[in-house]
Amino acid sequence: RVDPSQEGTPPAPRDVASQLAMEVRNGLQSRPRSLKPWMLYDEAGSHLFEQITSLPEYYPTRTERTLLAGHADAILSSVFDGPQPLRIVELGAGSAAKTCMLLSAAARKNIDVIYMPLDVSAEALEMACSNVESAFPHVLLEPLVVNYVDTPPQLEPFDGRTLALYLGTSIGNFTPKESQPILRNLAAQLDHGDALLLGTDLVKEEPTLIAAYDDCQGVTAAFNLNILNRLNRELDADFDLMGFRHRALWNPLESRMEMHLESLRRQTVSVRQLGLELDFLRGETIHTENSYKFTDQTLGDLLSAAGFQIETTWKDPRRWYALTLNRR
Ligand code: AVI
Repeated sequence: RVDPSQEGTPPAPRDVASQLAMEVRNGLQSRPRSLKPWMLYDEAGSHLFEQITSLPEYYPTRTERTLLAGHADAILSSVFDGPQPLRIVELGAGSAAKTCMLLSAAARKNIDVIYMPLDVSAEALEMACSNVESAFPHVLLEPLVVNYVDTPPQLEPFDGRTLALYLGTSIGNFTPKESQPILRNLAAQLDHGDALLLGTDLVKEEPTLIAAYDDCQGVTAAFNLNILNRLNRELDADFDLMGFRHRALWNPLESRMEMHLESLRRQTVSVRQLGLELDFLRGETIHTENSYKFTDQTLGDLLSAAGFQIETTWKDPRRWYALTLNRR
């Protein structure tokens, strides 16, 4: 059931367009050149990302799903203390595929759940709601279209426990500095007894990381290059996708995977809508994404700086991925 009182309006297409224009103007004229990772997710990009999540080399989604399946009961038991319903708030809910494991566990325990998926994409939220609605007709849905980075969500006071979910190692796409306001806002919205379940990817051997971000079928390469298609379409640019190649690098100093697009030759690209003529040298790169990988220490530091304490950590046997239950 979708609560008809739900608020939140999709960002006006004009806002997305002007944000894109501003970021492209700044990012492509600075050195090193860069674009923001959110630009990777147009319709084609979101579809390619879905494909990435089931690639043999891309272990995070699969590993997190196994952890959730194995520990959903323990996670719920440590938050729910009844008799009031449990409110589950999910940042960047996407299709809510992994959340369904927690909802199944809640159904087994007869816990009444209010599920609030938050996402910038209205289409993703519709998909999340219809997936949840068909499998769990008793769950009350309160979807919210919001950019939780620019507009920190304000949760209504609630008589019961709240479990916030931030899964899929999405926090890793922000620098530690960028992620602080997101986590701090969550901490400020949660009461004692509430919790944040955070999914984070951990530092591991470089070849495993490189393979995950440079798969042999070339899906991640297509995902990265698609950002240029988006600029061609939305800003009337003339990037030649054959003139650039995908690069995935491990940056040990920053503890992050980086995606770049490298110019294969000297070339000039026009971004007509912005009146830009960009000269690329051969080998020059555009930095498109960071994906931070954590250690116990850096994860603990990130959370404590935002006002959280880790209560429980669940890791897979290879220690490649962590789910942490955090309290303020
Ligand atoms: C969405 N995000 C957590 C993914 C990641 O692993 O950083 C995005 C991604 N980029 C390349 N492959 C997957």
